[in-house]
Parts: sequence; structure tokens; C-alpha cells
Amino acid sequence: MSVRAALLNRHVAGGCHRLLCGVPRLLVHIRSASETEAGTRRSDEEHVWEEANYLPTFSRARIGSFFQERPVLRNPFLEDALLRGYLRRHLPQEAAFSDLCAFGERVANEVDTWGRECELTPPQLKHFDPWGNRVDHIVTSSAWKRMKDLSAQEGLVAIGYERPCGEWSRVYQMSKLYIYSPSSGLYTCPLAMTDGAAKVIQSIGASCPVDEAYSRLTTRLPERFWTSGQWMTERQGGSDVASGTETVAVPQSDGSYKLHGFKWFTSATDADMTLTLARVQDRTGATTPGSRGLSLFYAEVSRDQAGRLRGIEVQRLKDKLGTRQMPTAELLLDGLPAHRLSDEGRGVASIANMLTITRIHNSISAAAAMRRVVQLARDYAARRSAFGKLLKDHPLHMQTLARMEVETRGAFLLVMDTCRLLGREESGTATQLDSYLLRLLTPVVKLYTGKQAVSVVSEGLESFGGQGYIEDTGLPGLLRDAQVLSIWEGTTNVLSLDVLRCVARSSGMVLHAYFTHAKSLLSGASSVSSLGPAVKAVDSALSELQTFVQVAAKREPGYLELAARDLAYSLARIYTGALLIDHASWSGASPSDTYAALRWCEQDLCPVATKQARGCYEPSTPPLDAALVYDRPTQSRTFSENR
Ligand code: UCC
Repeated sequence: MSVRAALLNRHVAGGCHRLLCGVPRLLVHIRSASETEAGTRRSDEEHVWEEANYLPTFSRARIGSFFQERPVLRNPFLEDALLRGYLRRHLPQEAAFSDLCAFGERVANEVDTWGRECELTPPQLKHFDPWGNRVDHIVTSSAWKRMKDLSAQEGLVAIGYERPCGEWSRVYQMSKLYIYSPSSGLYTCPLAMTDGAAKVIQSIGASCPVDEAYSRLTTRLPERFWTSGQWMTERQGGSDVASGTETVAVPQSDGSYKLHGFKWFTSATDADMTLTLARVQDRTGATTPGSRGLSLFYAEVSRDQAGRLRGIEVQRLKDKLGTRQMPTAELLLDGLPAHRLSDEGRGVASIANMLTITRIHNSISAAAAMRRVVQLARDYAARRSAFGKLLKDHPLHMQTLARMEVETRGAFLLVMDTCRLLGREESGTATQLDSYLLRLLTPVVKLYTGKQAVSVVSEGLESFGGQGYIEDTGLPGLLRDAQVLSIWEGTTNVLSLDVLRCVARSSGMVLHAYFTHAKSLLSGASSVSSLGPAVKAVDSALSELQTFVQVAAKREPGYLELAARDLAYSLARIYTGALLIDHASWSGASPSDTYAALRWCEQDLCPVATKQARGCYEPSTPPLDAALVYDRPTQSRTFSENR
């Protein structure tokens, strides 16, 4: 620091008024954040000093001159080597490519800001108008409304039904949602349910009045576009829908119904219509309990002339950990006009199509959350210096990001393969084995990617240091929103049991389809020597899995139930390994594709066999688990004795 500057600082620090008034030409230290180029550091010697005619009466405190550059979101389509490689291999259609590229540009430059606005302007419930009339208005942000128009224009639901790419149309649609999801302000949630409702209506056969609804759910015209809700959850039944659903459907003389009940979680409650479950009352008012008493209903959300919701009271909005952008409500159904869509007692089986679609959307969102955090983290690693060099030049940091990348690639391929199967089924090209595989993979991909997303996004936040924990960076919201992915649409354990259920209901055919396809993926790569260790690992994991299944099939039912989660994880890891190998053996693959496959296959691919060998599913285990969970100091020993 120059002598002059030091003198000046002393004077200012001393509050020397004389100096301010009496000396005509003073030096002012420029220290405003906006005047300092982001990410640059200047030594004291290099500080810029400027002459000025006066000093302000008040001046900001010195806050230093270094400002860290923020991570920048670039076109998520162009930035994603695997997405582009996968599409080049399977869907080499110029129109789809240029649409995805243009959409990616829009997401980075425009939509991402709307998503942030959705987060910062959460929905509010206005129960009454200024004159005391009950109105139950859910007030959403303008950004949330723009998302609705955008979704229609971009065909985010419509593509799945227009099928511009034949059996690859679902892959195209889901690729678009994958690019969109982390910037969507959770608008992907209503889109998931909208897609699911369209699928249910299509599979049941769209006749009056749902033909109109179907055309609105699948339109590209914003002014016609509707979203749908999926009201399944009641106070007694989140997972156990069959025994927990209390809502009753009272038949009307014109063949329609009125619904009475309480829906405890309804997501994106600003929807235009909904599908929901209820029990039809007979003439005496009695209903059938359990799953066989449930039927599927369609209801429109509408208002009467006085502006009141017809047959619905919005009790309150939920105060949630994440997904705050989206209105989630408790609803009292008090005579909601509805139409029965399914045969009586076929409600769960009929809404299952919706569950398949929403679970796949959930998995897309999970893979997309991982991809987004990796994309931002790698950008940041090229901007942030610590310990003398950029983060990207620290091998340990790169190792961490590379592990996240491997998880993300695995999740992506697992989800896209499920979309591939869905597309084949819908376009009529699926074999029976494809259909079995789709049934098995749907719960597997949902449960596995939901968990991976939480772990990868959490790791991703850590890679920003303290900034990852700061709200106005927008990063913490990624973690909050990831946490729901393993909860809604079936928790990890409920979906693990769904895996067992579909194995049992298909008499093991879903597993036959699984083994057949996984082996065919491996056989295509057997001549690629660089993939040898990965092929060997997946091959032996498949054998272990087969042995496990044979042993477990002969054991008591409780044995398999205890193994359900590990079995589902094993199915996910082995199949994903096979997909990574298959992708790496493609002629257009990169060395990184091979490296990712090798790294993935280094983990325990078949934890169910590992844990079986350790006796984890033996009948002696559950009491020990329970004793461990409820472990308490024994009553005979007092506190002082324990010490
Ligand atoms: O609504 C929610 C939030 C909405 C937000 C959505 C956004 C999602 C993505 C966003 C991305 C950002 S959350 C609430 C969702 N609720 C659930 O997921 C319920 C979880 N519980 C289950 O999945 C259970 O396993 C139940 C409810 C399906 C079990 O019911 P049941 O009645 O005990 O099941 P059953 O008896 O096993 O099956 C009844 C029938 C059978 O058909 P049939 O009679 O022909 O043999 C089954 O094969 O339903 C059939 N079925 C299925 N079919 C049951 N599950 C399935 C399935 N997964 N796929 C095909």
C-alpha cells in the first residue's frame, strides 16, 4: 500500500472531518462488488485507486475484491454426451434432434428462470373472497401458469400420443422431459399425472365424457390444454390404498355418481380434472371392503355460478420439505360429480396404468436431477480455485464427480430402456417378453433411481462447498425436491414388494424375461476385450441371482419378503451394468462409455446373494432387527449402575 493511501485510510478510520471538507483532491478506493470482475483476486498493491473531488458522508465497509463465479447452466441437451449418443444410436431423426436442441436452448436461457420463480413464489390458498364467500382459490405464480402453456406448446405430453417416432416416441418424449425437469419448477408433476390419466383413458377406451378430456390432456394448444390430478391417498391409506380408502361413490339416477370422502394428499391440485378411487355404495349404503370394493372415477374440477368449487372444499395446502412450487392439498369431497371409468371393483387394476406412467416420469426426474447437479458441478469445478488450482485439477475432486457421473449414466440408461419398452408396447411391436420386462422394470427403476437421486444430488451440493447449502444459489432446492422421489408413487419398500407381486402373478415369467434380455445384452459385447472385466462381473452376478431365486423359491414366504429390497437393488444394478456394457460396445461409443461400464461393474452387483450368504434373511433375523431398533437400557440396571 502506498504511503498516501495508508495516510488516507488512517484519516478516514479516524473519522477526520477536516480531511473530508478541507482537502480538494482525495483518493477513493474502488471496492464495489459490481465494479470488480467476478472471480478475480487483486493484491493490495494492485488495488485500483482513483482521484475524486470528495468523499461521501457514508461509505460501505470494505468487503474485499474477490467474488466467486457462479456455475452457469448451458444447453442441457448439448452438454449431455450420453443423451446425445443414446439418441444417435437409437433415434437418429433430425427433426427430434433439432427439437431437443432448440428446447435445451430455451430451458437454459428462459425456462430455468421461471422454475426459480416458481420456487420463490409458492402457491397460496385463498379460502374466502373479500366479502366472506368461500371460494377456495389456489393462487399460483405467473411462472407456474407459463409452464402450463409451454408444456402444451412443446408437446411434453402430446408427443407420447402423437407418436412421431413410432416405437421410439416415448424415448423422444421422455428425453424432452429429462432436459426440462430440473428447470420446470416441478411442473413435471402435473405432467406425469396428465400423461398417466391420458394413458388410462386411452386404455379403457375414450368415450363420452372422457373423450373430450383425452383430447385436452394430449393437445398442443395452450388454451385447450388440461392437466389431471391423481387422488389416491387418504388418511388411512398412503401405500395401503386397498384397505385405507374411505371415499364412497353414491349412484345418481342419471348413471353418474357423487363422491364423498377426504383425500389427504392431492398433488398439483390446480388440475382441471382428476382420476380417483372410491367405493360404490349399494342401495343400503353398504360398500365392499378391500381392493375388490374400489372403482376408478373421473371427475372434473369446476365452479358453480357463485364461483364455488363444485363438491370440493380445499381444507389446506400442505407444508412440505420440498416440491413447494406445487400446490399439494387436503380435499374434502362433498358430493363431487363423477363418472365411473372402470368396472366395479377394478379400480386398482385400472389405475395401475397411471402408476406405470407416473413411476416412469418419477424415474426420469430422478435421472435428470442427477444430470443437472453433475452438469453444474463440473462447470463450477472449472471456475473455482482452491489450494492453488482449479477444482477440476484436483484428482480427488474429479474422482468424486466421476463417481456421480457413473451413477447418473446408469440411471439414465435404466430409465431410457424402460421408456423403450413402453414405446414398444404402445406401438404394438412389443413381444410378450418385452411386456413382462416392462412390468418388472417399472418398480425397479423407480425405487432405484429415487434413492440414487438423493445420494448423487447430496454429493453434488457438497461439491459447491458452503455455497451448496445457501438458498439463493438455487442449489438446496435440488436436494429438497429429490427427496420426494423415493416417497411418492410408492416408497422403496412398497415397490420392492410390488416386484415380488409381479414375479408371483406372472409365475416367474418376468424374471425369465429379465434373464433372457440381460444375457442377450451381454452376448453382443462378448467380443469387446476392453469390456471383459465388466462382462464377467455381470455374467457371474446373473448366475448368483439365478441361484438365489432358486433357493428362495423353496423357502417360506417371509424369506423372500425380507430379501425384497436387496433383490430389487440386485435387479437394478445387474441390468444397468448390462445396459452400460451394451452401450459401450456400440460402434459409436466413446472411451468414456467403456470406462463408465467398467466402473459401474466394480460394485457389488448382487447384494441379495451377498446378504443371503451371511444369513440375513433367516427367520432368526427379524427378532434381532426389532430388538436392535428398540434397544433400551434394561430396567434392572439404573443409570448409576450403567456408569
Ligand atoms: O398420488 C401421489 C402423488 C402424485 C404425484 C405424481 C407425480 C409423480 C411423478 C413426478 C415427477 C416429478 S402419491 C400416491 C401414489 N400411491 C401409490 O403409489 C400407492 C402405493 N401402493 C401400491 O402400489 C400398492 O402396491 C397397491 C395400492 C397397488 C396395492 O393395492 P392392492 O389392491 O392390494 O393390489 P393387488 O391386489 O395386488 O392388485 C390389484 C390389481 C391386480 O390386478 P388383477 O386383479 O387383474 O390381478 C394387480 O395385478 O392391480 C394390479 N396391479 C398392478 N398392475 C397392482 N399394482 C400394479 C402395478 N404396479 N402394475 C400393474
